[in-house]
Amino acid sequence: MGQFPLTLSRFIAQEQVAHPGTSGELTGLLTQIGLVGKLIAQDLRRAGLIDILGLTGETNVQGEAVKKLDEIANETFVTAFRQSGLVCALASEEMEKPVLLPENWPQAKYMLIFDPLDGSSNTDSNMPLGTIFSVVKAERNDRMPTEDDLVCKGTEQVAAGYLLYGSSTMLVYTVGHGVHGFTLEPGIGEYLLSHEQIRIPARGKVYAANEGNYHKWPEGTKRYFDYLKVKDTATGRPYSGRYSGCLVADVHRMLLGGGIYLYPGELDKPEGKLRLLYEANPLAWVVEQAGGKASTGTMRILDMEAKQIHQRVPLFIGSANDVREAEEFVQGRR
Ligand code: AFP
Repeated sequence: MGQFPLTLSRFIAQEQVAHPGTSGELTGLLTQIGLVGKLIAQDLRRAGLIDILGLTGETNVQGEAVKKLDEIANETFVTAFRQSGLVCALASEEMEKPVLLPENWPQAKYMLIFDPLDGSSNTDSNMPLGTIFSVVKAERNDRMPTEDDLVCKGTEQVAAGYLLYGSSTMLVYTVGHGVHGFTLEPGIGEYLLSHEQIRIPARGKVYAANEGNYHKWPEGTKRYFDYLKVKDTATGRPYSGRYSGCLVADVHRMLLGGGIYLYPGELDKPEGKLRLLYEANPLAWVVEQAGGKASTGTMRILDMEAKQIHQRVPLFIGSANDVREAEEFVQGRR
């Protein structure tokens, strides 16, 4: 037998020794996220058999039709974390207001912000899905956090990552010391280290975007897209287009192979579609920790001032050179 496999909990424990600032509470929290991921993955695997596909008939705070699986994934998170005693507040894409857990405070200092099921339009066609999470710390010791305390800048995150439900289930996270990926070994129900210290290539050959929106984009964004399709051997153009409709899956592809994912602002909707706190911020931190870049087109995502939980933001994320080039076009410097 080769090297003995390293489980998620063992790896986190080792990281804690290597970086003594990392708290034990955070270790428990990441392990619990892994458990929730297993429960969601199990539901997704059987989804076509147990009548949990399709819509609930409800509309969420974003005005989007809620899928049954969105609701199930959200409930799984809330139940698992309410009972865990590990966090004092939860906020998610599927809940207009955060769930505050005064019963867990002041022992639990952490707050969890998440998109329980990213790419949920993929559910009915057995395509990849994801979960995105961001962990922030309640700074005040003298009172229970409020909704406003959850609205933090990306630089304030203490842990972030995603679960990808694809041909295999993966958990990828950072606590600020690089990015590590674990693959769920279904036979033993454990996440095993499969991608240690992921580094994103400085330039890729792939772009991911919903090009159906091309005519809604500002001039600079359109010119960047046109540029990606022009042949040029030095920069490896034309790039290949790959878009799954699941941000996690598309960013994961970029993280491993390089390239750029874009959901730009539109002329009538300059704020774009994606959400800052539970989509852009966590993925931006992961990608930066792997050596990449994440931008609104005009500024670093992690420096964006957060004003509300469901705030939207344009997103250009991936290989550093690709994102830098996109910024030049968006800002009219090219
Ligand atoms: P949901 O999380 O609401 O399903 O949205 C998916 C998503 O935020 C992201 O995962 C996709 O990249 C993007 O939206 C797809 O949006 P379009 O359907 O407009 O391309």
